[in-house]
Amino acid sequence: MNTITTTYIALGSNQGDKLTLLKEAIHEIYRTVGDVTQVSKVYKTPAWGFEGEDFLNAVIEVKTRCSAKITLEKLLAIELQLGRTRLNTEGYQARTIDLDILLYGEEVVNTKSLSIPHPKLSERNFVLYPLADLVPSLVHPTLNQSISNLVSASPDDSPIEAITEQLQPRTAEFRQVNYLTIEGNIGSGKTSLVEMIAEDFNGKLILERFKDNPFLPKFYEDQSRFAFPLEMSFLADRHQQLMDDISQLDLFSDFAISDYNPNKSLIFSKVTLQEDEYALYKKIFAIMYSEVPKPDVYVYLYQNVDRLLRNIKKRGRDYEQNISPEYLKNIHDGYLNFFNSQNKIDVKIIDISDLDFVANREDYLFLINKISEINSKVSG
Ligand code: PH2
Ligand code: MG
Ligand code: MG
Repeated sequence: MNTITTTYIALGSNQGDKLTLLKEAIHEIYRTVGDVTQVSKVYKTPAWGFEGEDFLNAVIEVKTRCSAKITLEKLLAIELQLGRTRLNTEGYQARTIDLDILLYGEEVVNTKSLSIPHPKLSERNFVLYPLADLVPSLVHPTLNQSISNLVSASPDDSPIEAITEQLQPRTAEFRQVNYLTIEGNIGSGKTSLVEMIAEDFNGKLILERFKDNPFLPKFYEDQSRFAFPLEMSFLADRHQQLMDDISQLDLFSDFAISDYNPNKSLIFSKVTLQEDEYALYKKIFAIMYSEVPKPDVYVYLYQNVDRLLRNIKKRGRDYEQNISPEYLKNIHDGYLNFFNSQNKIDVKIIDISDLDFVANREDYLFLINKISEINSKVSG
């Protein structure tokens, strides 16, 4: 999963309904690049370097998981979408919208298609003033001067004035509950999703910790002989982990989010154990987990078997590489049977077969919106 970088993007328009174009650009950046956490005032500025209508200029702060290169690609796509045309002539032209990366974290990039920090940043009032609205004391990564110093030292003597109309920040919304669990089959992406949500909305993470289970290799050699001790040892490990993690939380005030629920032990053992063994296992499970808090919202991510296999291959954990499609299908059916047999648990199944929430922010926003709509359990 990519980490979040703070980037500053300059917006400019000198053609068409300029203010509306700035607003639309912000909305598209929010949808495809990241949260727009700060917006500057809007400035009216004369066209700099060419003859043309006055510009409206602004700068926004964006928190993105896209790389600098992908961010640039997304900005170019938005420019096109908002009616920007580029002529094959030299010099500047009037434009409906221009979106330039000024800064991308501390990164310094100098390729043919991309220069960061923006090479003309310190020469132009129409970027310096709005940038100083947001981060006056931020230090420019290569000039080693604060933005407010750069404003004072600006060589640009063109006039610049703020207009009264304002832009609005735009950030993802998520309805937090005390305890959210997101489950899914092996390779469904549940852990990535849980990590992204925890990072964006300040949740306390409860992740399943893997540790070498000494029975696992034996189990693969002699399934009927070693299934029971294998499942017992998973049961003991998960119980210990969950007790540790949960005891550190205040489930009445914290927002906690986990990528597993202890029921997982029951679901897997129903697939691997003999009937009489499973009956015994269930009894022990019921005793151990009677006191464990239940999630208020419980989500199951459905992903088709082909994609699961591809994801498993991609993440390349040795011991997972021989997992068969049949096994994944059995586990999925196991989850569904379990959910159907329990009237106390209200699970929301979300089909993510056509989504890629790691690569596409739109898919991620769709998902957190879906999860936010789920009613919390009133009791149980
Ligand atoms: N952008 C340019 C060239 N000139 N002048 C103003 N006032 N505002 C701009 O955003 C601008 C410009 C090249 O991108
Ligand atoms: Mg520009
Ligand atoms: Mg540009």
